[in-house]
Amino acid sequence: MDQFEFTEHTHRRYNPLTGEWVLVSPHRTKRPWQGKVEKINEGRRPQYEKACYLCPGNDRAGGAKNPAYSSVFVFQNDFSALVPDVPAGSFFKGDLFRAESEKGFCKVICFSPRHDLTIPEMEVADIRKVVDVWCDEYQQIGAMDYINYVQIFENKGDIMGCSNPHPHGQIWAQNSIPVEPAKEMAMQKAYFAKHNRSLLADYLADEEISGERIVASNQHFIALVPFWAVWPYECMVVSRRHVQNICQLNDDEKTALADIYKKVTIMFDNLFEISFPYSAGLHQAPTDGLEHPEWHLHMHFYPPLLRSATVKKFMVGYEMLANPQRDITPEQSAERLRSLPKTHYNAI
Ligand code: H2U
Ligand code: ZN
Repeated sequence: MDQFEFTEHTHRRYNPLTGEWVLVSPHRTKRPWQGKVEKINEGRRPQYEKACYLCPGNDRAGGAKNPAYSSVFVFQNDFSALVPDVPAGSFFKGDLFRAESEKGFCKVICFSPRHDLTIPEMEVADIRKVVDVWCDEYQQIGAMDYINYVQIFENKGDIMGCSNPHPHGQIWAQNSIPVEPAKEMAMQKAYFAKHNRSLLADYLADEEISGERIVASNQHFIALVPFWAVWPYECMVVSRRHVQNICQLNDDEKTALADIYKKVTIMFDNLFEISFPYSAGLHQAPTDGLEHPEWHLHMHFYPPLLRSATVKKFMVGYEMLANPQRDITPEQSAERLRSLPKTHYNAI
């Protein structure tokens, strides 16, 4: 038998942030890149769209009207999944039936008044305004006594369920700590208790030595394809300094977060020269009033596309029933992303 090689042999990789595993089958596509792919001519969108419910001055579907906003604009989601006025209550029957009422609320953040822009096409100074709004919202919402967790995220592209191309993100805030951050919290807590150091700080230190999975960086953040990435071009942005939430970032660091958000999404768009779909979001400490020295601020990017504008990775059969699986290795994905032009294809 040959010696075990990541690039040749099927293996499992461990995700220390969640405790889960991913199956990597590199032999299925030894070459990650299969030549030029078809281009989809998306056309340019207008700067203002009369029918858009997020454009300034327009009516929303819920009956409200947007102000003539000129920067970032936040509003209460008209169709919120989480609402504040839910009576406290629970349902228990033996060990097998459990339910609890859940309170919270949802907001929508328009990143820009411009209907035609996306994050990779916005100026860093304007993305910085989005970061500032994230920070204000996290602080204000987090201070509410019944809110223990604030999830800030962006769905981009209709295959990610995004209902409108106008650049926007969402905030869902709630009483309980949801499943994904709860998993990461448990793992970070256990690591911190054992080593008295941040799990992600130690991970970054190792990644910086090899550099093979790093795709972009600046003075305060590193973007990489995690060793345990599930999605073909999954990325994670981690702060170099161990902070628990975005409000602890200083001025330079907030601008650096805006900068790396742009850098990562430019690489994504340049990959297939399309507006690249993804779901992305921040993971930061719960707002439950407790100290969370274990938490290390980071941002996940989960893009579903695999080989072209139309070939998507599906999480089906084996993934649904066993565990996630990928073909190209995270190192191959990182190399591909790194090799892309640093300027958005629309700006060339
Ligand atoms: P996505 O396209 O990322 O799913 O988000 C759009 C959100 O905007 C969605 O949650 C809300 C939807 O409920 N929305 C309003 O609050 N008002 C509207 O007029 C339309 C959409
Ligand atoms: Zn619009």
